[in-house]
Amino acid sequence: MFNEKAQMMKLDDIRQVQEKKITKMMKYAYDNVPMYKKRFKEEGITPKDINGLEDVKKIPFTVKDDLRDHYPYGILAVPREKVVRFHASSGTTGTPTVVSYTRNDMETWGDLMARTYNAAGADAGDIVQNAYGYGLFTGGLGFHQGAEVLGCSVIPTSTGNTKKQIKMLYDFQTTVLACTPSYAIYLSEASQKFGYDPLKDFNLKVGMFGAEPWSDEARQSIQESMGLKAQDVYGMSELYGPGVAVECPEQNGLHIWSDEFLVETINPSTGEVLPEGEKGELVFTMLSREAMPLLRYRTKDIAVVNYEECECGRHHPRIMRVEGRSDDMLIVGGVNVFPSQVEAALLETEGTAEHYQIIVDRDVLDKLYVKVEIDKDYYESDEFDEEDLLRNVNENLTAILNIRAKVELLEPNTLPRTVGKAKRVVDLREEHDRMEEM
Ligand code: DLL
Repeated sequence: MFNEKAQMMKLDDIRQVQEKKITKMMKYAYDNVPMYKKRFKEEGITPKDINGLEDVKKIPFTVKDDLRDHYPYGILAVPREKVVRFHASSGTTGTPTVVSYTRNDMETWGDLMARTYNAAGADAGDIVQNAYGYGLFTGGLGFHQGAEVLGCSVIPTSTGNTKKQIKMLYDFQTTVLACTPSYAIYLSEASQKFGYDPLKDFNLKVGMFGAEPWSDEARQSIQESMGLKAQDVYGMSELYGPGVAVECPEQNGLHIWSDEFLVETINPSTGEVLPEGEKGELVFTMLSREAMPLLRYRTKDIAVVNYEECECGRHHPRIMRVEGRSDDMLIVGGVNVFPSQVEAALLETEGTAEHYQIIVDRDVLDKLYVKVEIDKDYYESDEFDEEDLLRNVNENLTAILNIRAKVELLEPNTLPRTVGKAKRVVDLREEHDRMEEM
């Protein structure tokens, strides 16, 4: 097992490491990041007031805008010359969020990523095809480095060129596929189109899928069509990138590498810290980031954290699947809905494919508007009955999510496919605003 000591730490040991690192980190951030010194002073505290985990809640939150305000070099705690790498996330609002890494940070991230592969079921000697985008996005280089640290043979295909991607899955007999879950679905569909049977022709063992929310139903479908174990990987550029949390083969929550990341769950509206086990926004403190310390960083991701020991023997607390971002949450007829829940309800319905879009058209939604593709095999079979399918989709959405919906069924292969993160929600309000301005 790679870095067994860290992977298998007992909860008490994790807490001890956290206590030790948090005290050190507070002083480091205070001494080296003017923004944090100012914040501490505003709150009337100094690092001496933080004497352990209990005191963490005294520290103010850090938010994405804090990073944007420090464009281009980000919140640097070291001279720029010590930075060996920058990454950035484009975001939707213009100014990119830049993150930076020292040589030590790269080492920590490499170790976290190697653990991540290993805990998911990959090992030294595996053939890793890395179809995450290489570049400013942390997915490509993060998965690349981790595979090298673990001792795998990496094929850096990056995104796109689906035909070549599939040929390499076959020619190299790739054992580990790393990409977004939506691209995995596309790859499976396209493999069949190009005449391959993934179950017979490929040699896949594990899929390292993340960077976007996906449902258990989508997991089942990928596992069945590609013949691999589809593992969920969570991370974000601000927190190094991928490698914050990963599923073990139990597939029952994503272990947060808690010797490096301290997690809290808060009420997103009030900022109040919630008791263990309650659903809320995840907030992370990085325990040893050198270039860019982040204290109590608000992710906007909504999830439940489970602190019980896992069947696999790991004690690192588990994120019980990220439902989505508070930004993406829709309120339909007063009910809170995440796109991933809509996905789950759609895939529960036999006859629909994994490709769907949610159309948003007004501030207050009284109905959900969903476009979903019909499953190709069902569409071509004698049993195909459009009215019946429509009724079933509607019934499932109402039964599972308790919302009313307007559903449009689309022929197979009509919605755009993406090589990276899928765009599930199409917001027509922005378009209307533009039209009105004209
Ligand atoms: O998506 C880093 C990453 C790359 C993670 C590859 C996993 C695999 P960002 O582009 O900064 O970084 O986006 C981070 O994506 O706050 C979540 O909202 C979402 N996200 C990431 N992983 C998951 C996941 C990378 N497994 C944002 N489930 C995060 C649900 C996820 N959402």
